[in-house]
Amino acid sequence: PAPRPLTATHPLALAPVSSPPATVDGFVREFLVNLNLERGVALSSATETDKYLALASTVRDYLVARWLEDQRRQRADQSKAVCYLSAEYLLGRQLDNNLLASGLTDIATQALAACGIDIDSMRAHEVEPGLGNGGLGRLAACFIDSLATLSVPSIGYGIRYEYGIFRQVFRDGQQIEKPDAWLALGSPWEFRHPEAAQTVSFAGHTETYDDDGVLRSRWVPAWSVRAVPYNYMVPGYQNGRVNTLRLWSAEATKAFDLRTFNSGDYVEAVRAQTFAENISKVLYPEDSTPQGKELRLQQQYFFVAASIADYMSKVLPEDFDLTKLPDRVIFQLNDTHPVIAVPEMMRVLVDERKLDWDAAWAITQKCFAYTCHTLLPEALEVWSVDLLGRLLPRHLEIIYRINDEFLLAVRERFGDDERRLRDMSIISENPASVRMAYLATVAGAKVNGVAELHSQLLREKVLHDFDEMMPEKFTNVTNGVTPRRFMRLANPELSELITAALGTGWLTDLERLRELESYAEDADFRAAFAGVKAANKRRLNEVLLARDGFAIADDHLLDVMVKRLHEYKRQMLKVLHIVTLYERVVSGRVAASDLQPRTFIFGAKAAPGYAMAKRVIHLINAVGSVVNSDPRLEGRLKVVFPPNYNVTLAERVIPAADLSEQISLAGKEASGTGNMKFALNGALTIGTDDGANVEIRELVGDDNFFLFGMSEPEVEELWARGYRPGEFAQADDELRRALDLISSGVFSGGDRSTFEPIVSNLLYDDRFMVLADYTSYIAAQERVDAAYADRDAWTRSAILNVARTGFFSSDRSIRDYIDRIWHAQPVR
Ligand code: GL2
Repeated sequence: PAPRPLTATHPLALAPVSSPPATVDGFVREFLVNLNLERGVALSSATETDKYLALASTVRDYLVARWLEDQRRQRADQSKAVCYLSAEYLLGRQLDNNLLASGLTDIATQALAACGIDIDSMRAHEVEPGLGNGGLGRLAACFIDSLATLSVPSIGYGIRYEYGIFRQVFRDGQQIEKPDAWLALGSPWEFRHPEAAQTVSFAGHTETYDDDGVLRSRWVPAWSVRAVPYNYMVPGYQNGRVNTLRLWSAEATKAFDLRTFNSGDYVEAVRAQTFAENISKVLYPEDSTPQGKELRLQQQYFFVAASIADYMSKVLPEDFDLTKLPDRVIFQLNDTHPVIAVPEMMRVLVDERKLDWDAAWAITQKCFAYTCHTLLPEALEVWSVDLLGRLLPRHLEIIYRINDEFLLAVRERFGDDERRLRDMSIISENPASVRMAYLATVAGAKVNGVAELHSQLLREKVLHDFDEMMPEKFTNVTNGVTPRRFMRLANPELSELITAALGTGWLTDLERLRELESYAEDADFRAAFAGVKAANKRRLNEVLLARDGFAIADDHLLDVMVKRLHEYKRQMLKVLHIVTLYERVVSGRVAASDLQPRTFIFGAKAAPGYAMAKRVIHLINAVGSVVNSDPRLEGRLKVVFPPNYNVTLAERVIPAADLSEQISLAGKEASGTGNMKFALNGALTIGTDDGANVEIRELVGDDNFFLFGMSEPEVEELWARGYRPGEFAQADDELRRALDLISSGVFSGGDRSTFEPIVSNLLYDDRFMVLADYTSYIAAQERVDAAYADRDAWTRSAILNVARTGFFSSDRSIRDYIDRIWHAQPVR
């Protein structure tokens, strides 16, 4: 018979192909088909890369039918969607997560074994996409996992950086940055869609014109690039939902000038292409402090303009009544990086869709919400009016008008209070610049901080005037982490132990961990829990041996500080503790045999331009090499600093840790999320009353948390009194000895100048009050040693940490966003 023409009503066009059979045989077949058809190789000649890529394609094949169904449903559905706008997504490896989400782990393991392949070697083969700097980017990744798991209609939008966060190597103990070529082997999890590209324009000028008797403005840009979307599947945890993460890549509108090429000028012929591609070339390796780089503003505008255009033209139905937009979508601004979306939305509504200004502003104000992730004043992003006006002239006009109207409202409310008007203006003077956090606060329906203390300080300090004027805008959503990746995948043995005790279901209802409280009193359970910790230390050793050639002793207390290197996080306090222990022994005041054996693990990248942070990295390595090789310590202290800390390493380090170091100066760490991951994996925290530590301590109880240091009000009070760090060094003999030892050159081959800048910075400046908290920190560490001496009691505390921190699931964070900010509904 003649073939039936494939029309839009053909069954295959309406409903996508069904998934391959979820059996071992089905998986084997699909895997071999992919190996043959996609890689063009037979199993017998396939390389590890071939096998990994075919495996990834196979997992994709199982997810894709549901994904297409979800996309269709989201288009047809009237319910409100969340568009999460984030310049960073620190995803971590995908294979294991996607196997878990689709419930295929066992089938895939057996299927690969049947093909003679160890699935662990496939896991190890994946290069993680490091498209984020630290906590903020990892939070975005946890949130899209929870959005999918909770069946919330949503799209994540971001940038597909060709190079993610740099790869860190150490040379002579110093950080060297290498490019992160994560795409080198291809990226099997993405779908490129050139046909869905958007054009994003820059620069040029604005003009007014007569539009049928109405005077309108328009933007005449000077140049444009193509934004090409790459779609990633974001599967919910075993719920049949698959959301989308859409990352934009920049390409030239005209890639190649043949005439120039033929004339022999090969560089010039591809100049436009190079220029355009630079926009999504590399992630800025800054954490917390913005870098005033033109390229960074280009990146920000590039991805939000493409995302808004995509949403308005591809997701929204064609004839949609725009006044209803706030019922359909909320754009969540992950920090200030995407805030240029606000004037972009106004431009689209006013210039392109021809709404009048007031109507457009009413819509915009309901369609955006802003999350602030910092308290450091220097981290609040500003753009010079000069740069913004050159790159985005129409947007600057729009920002000026938003500001004018806002300041009128301030005047109406508070009168001619010049101080207030100056301090609240979106535009600051000298040099004239745009305060992006203020723009977001004025435009957003809601503004949230990321932990209770942070939200409170935002209202009292950073955005105080705004809080006085519009208190109803402010709210808190304490951060969370996904238990799928950071418990189930990272700590399979603990997960099994919990499941054996509580049954299934806790992974999507993490408050159920509370039921473990009674098990803390059960000696058998404690023994099993301690066994899991020991096994996790061995698992960590496997990785450390393979990647760095060293291992840790399993009878040591494992004391871990992993996070970006930043002065406010105070890695120096940790260094001073180690140097103090060392000094006690080498000076003969303490016998090595009296030390609690400890291994200190550091993991930290420093921003490449942050000289002090890099010096601290150098010092940690230097202290490590002296301490580790000094026979007088009898092997009781070890300092290890595996380079290139990333999500993959975090997944091994965190489950093995006994002690979690969360020691920032109170009032500086907005939340922290590592702190939550450690507690959920049964590490005890030594920490200040900062960020989410406050909530962790409230939940786990003072007996199961080592609190030290000044509180935020005490920090303020000391500043007000006048902080002189030298006085603290004078007052504490051991602190002085530790500083002297660093100054003496013992850690720098006798060269006294190497670490002198660190010591003098502490003695004469010490912005983050390391010296002021030293004495209290050392005392808290002594409480740690005493507590660890009673191993069974320690394990009991560790179990209580797990039992009481279910609150920190990112599922709970997402529910809070839904209730307090988005008012979107899960669609099941
Ligand atoms: C951060 C904060 O410093 C950190 O405390 C917080 O947990 C995360 C997520 O909210 O956001 N802000 C920031 O710029 N980075 C962070 O990690 N990079």
